[in-house]
Amino acid sequence: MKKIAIIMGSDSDLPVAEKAINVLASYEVPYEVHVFSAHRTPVEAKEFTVNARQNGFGAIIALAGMAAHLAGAIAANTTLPVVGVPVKSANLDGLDALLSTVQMPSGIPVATVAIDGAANAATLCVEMLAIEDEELAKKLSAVRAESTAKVLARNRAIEQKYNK
Ligand code: RP5
Repeated sequence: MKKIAIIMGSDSDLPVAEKAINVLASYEVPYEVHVFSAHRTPVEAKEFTVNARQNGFGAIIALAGMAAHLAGAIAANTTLPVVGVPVKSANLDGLDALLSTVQMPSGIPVATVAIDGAANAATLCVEMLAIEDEELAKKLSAVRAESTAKVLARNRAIEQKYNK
């Protein structure tokens, strides 16, 4: 199975990155985690990215906050799918990172998820791998069915309480 790379711009992004790590681990999808910054370690970020396909990666999750150029800089150097996670920071609540990550020029896509939406970034990567992997597709369906059952149970509890 292809690996997923989780790249964060700073180790201060780790609490958000852990949401992606947990999802990938729950599907037993292989992954690597790295800290590479578009601004502070651009050479290392590029080096990792240009070799990612030949090193067995199928997609890259890039998390960064503030002037979040990491996902875009990674996308510039690979044709692997790049999923961008804008990370919330103190001053602008993540809107800065969201706009920096999502507004990519035509031809260099970054599939941007919600602010701090690392769990969805990982789920999206699992869905990409599941295009060619029946077992993974079955696991995704099972998790989706579990989530549906939970919400329906909560609905039943609310309906019983309020609808006499
Ligand atoms: C971004 O700046 C990082 O992705 C992080 O979200 C933010 C702050 O980084 P630190 O100053 O905590 O290293 O590049």
